[in-house]
Amino acid sequence: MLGYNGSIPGPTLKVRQGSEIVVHVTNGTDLDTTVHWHGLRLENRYDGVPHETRAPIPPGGEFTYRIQFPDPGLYWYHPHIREDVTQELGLYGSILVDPAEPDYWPPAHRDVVLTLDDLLLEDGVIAPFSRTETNYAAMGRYGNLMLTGGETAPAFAARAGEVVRPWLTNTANSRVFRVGVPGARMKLVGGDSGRVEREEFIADVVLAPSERAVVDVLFDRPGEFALEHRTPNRTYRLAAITVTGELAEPPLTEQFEVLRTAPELVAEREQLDAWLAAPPDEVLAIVAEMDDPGAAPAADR
Ligand SMILES: [Cu+2]
Repeated sequence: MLGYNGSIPGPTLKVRQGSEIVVHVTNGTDLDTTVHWHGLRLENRYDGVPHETRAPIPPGGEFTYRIQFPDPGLYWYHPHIREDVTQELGLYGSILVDPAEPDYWPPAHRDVVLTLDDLLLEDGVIAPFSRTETNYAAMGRYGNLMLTGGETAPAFAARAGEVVRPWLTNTANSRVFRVGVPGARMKLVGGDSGRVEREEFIADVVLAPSERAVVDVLFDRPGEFALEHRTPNRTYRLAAITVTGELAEPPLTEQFEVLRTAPELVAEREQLDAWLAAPPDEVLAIVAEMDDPGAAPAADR
């Protein structure tokens, strides 16, 4: 496995909106790397896109990133070269940007920052990678072992009436996660770009690779619960939650019932309404073609 500062996930960066940090990176792996700061608005040369804006960091090399946080919410960092190997092996971490506005988020008792990942094991060991190229679809492969916050079977305790806020990032290379907590109530409050325009009660939330979701989970009674990932074929237990009879203070149950609207997002979307209603100035057709490497040469068909 690989880890930023030796841990999987890497350290959670908790920063204030409007702040700036400097990150010194030394590449201790045997592959070229960069660090991409997923979702953040920052200077192009620090975005970690290899060859486009910056040369890769070679094994043993160093680079210093200067990162700004103009927007609140949940973001993450990972390599942007051979993610199929190095991100799969553990190079990822969460970034939590605290809002400047005090009531940006609804009240919750507790934050839990969790990466959702999977790892492919064959005969009890990590399945081999190609040294020279990405040999699975897109950015990697499906795994058969779930890693929640880097752990195979994490367990949490909560109190009755507690509103727990998981900050979820799908750091898997290919897997789409559908996440829920049967028996508890869930409210979607945030996503890729800070809070959502309209909060909603949900039974579960779907996260494609790289997507984030911020959900408030209300445990209104004591008992054993599980954070689950459901696929059409099976259900994976991602974490166990034991809710004790002790009451959470202060009570937040009433506020949990409120579905809030984000005025800045309503205003932003309303700016687009005129464009969406307008007839197109021009209609373009795009034709995409791709060689099929598996197809026989034309003469043999
Ligand atoms: Cu990314």
